[in-house]
Amino acid sequence: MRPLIICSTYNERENIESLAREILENAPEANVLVVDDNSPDGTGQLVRELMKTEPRVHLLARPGKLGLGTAILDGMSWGLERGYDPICTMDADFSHHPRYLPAILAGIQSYDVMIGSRYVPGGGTKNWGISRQILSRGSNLVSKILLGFPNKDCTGCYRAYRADLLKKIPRDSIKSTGYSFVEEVLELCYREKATIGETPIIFEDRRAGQSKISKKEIFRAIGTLFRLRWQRITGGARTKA
Ligand SMILES: Nc1nc2c(ncn2[C@@H]2O[C@H](COP(=O)(O)OP(=O)(O)OP(=O)(O)O)[C@@H](O)[C@H]2O)c(=O)[nH]1
Ligand SMILES: [Mg+2]
Repeated sequence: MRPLIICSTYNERENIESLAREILENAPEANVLVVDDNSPDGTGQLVRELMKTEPRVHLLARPGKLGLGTAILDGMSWGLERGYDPICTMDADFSHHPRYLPAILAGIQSYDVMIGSRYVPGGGTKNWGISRQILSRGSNLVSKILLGFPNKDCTGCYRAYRADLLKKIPRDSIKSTGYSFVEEVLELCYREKATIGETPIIFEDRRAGQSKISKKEIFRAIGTLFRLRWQRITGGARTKA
């Protein structure tokens, strides 16, 4: 195994250094790729400093805020070109704690996709208000009804993917640039008949900094689910029009 852990960042200066260190403590065999969108708070510069003393940390610097989905896609291509396997993704705000990486990396030996899951026994969320719980459970339910995914957590980004699966799926057909990328990539894996495993995580509120998710993104994500369902029915749109 030569795991790559992709952390997409936009203004995560307060989190990124301690996060990278904790990732490497929990998964010493891994490398970390930070995909930063020219964060105004200097996240990228801080990563450059860290790289001087930690060769397992890398930076993919993009010119501006281009969205979480395209950040992950660019990170995946970066990792595949360099022979990393598996490719993992996680948020860079400690909502996805590195303590779960050993279980995720162990699981990917048996599955094509391994998900850090809030909705299997032992998993959960901490300090979430009722509206956030309803929103998250609701979008998972809609994913299940429309797309029939076999796993319980379809909307979280804490995942590992086998490199050969990522090479096989048509990543350039993905239209979501933002958060709904998470469901769209899962749909491509599902269509490829990938096996999907889950291991419990407790999702905690971000440790520092501000959320970047907007209401628009949430509605866009629900729209994406309907688009994917439509593509299933019509059997099409595997490649960009
Ligand atoms: N490179 C890049 N990263 C992004 C972008 N938008 C969000 N991110 C990162 O994606 C991860 C998830 O974003 P968050 O703002 O934490 O969204 P969230 O987890 O749904 O919301 P909170 O629970 O409030 O934190 C974080 O590590 C962000 O820094 C983007 O446009 N580009
Ligand atoms: Mg977050």
